[in-house]
Amino acid sequence: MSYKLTDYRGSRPTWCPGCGHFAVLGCLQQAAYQLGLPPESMVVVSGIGCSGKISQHFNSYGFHSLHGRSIPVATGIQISNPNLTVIAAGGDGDGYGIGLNHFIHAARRNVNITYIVMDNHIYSLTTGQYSPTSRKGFVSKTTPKGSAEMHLRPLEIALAAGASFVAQGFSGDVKQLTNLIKAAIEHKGFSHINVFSPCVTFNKINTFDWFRERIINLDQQEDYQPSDRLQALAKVMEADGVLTGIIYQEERKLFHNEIAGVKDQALTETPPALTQEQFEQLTAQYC
Ligand SMILES: Cc1ncc(C[n+]2csc(CCOP(=O)(O)OP(=O)(O)O)c2C)c(N)n1
Ligand code: SF4
Repeated sequence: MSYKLTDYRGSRPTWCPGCGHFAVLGCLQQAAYQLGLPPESMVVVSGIGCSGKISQHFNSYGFHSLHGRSIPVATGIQISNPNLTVIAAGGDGDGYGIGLNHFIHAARRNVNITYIVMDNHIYSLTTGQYSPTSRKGFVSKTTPKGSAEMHLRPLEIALAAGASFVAQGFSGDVKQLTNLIKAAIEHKGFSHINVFSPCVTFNKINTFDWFRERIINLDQQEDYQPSDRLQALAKVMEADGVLTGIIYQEERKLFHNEIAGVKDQALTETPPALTQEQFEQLTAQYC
């Protein structure tokens, strides 16, 4: 069966007109459509934030989880049924603040999910507090005199933590972003895409133009090979994190294939490891 682009359309977005998150949703829908993925074979798990609403606006199975907890929920779903295409999504506050630990552990484990972070350098749903990716000096409701902190560098963290696919996109370049999401979904392993997705209501500094003026597009550098982690790290650091394109990709054994008893099939289709009799003998022995 073939699917129409409209098959991936969920509830009508309530985002502000011009919000960068529209492009992320549109590109995810385009990517799923171009890959011909059945909506019922996909699960979008999101955290809390304006960005977190994406699981409602995309038509598939969905789980609008807790603030910062999209990755552990997505990990559980992926392990329970490795046949599903599992997307975790949220904001920079969600993923790099309260949820940062999950990001690092999913990367080193190589959980087979695509993780999309809509990075607008601010907490938007809560009306404009600084976030981990806000630049030093950023003035917000919680930093009226400017942030005193150096900003967090998600690509460097992803590379250092062992992510097997690292990319960055921009809501102002939907062609590239669609291709990145397609590549991330097709990649077997933990795929991280940081997307510059401006908040047009609460962040008047990091606007579409602000990003456009700074971005260095790796697609225009034909000699760049994304297979060398050290080179990728150097490239990201050299460019102060504003590269777009596929930054790093490697093949590595998947997390669920490393766990004893977990098969490449849904848990519901996997025969129990013990018979009822064996189970009762064991419980009698130890309980
Ligand atoms: C445990 C917990 N702490 C705090 C909050 C309040 N809260 C909701 S969304 C949010 C930040 C949203 O920012 P971000 O993740 O960057 O997403 P955006 O709204 O910018 O898309 C916070 C702090 C919450 N819902 N739950
Ligand atoms: S507040 Fe900002 S991030 Fe939230 S919907 Fe509006 S523009 Fe988008």
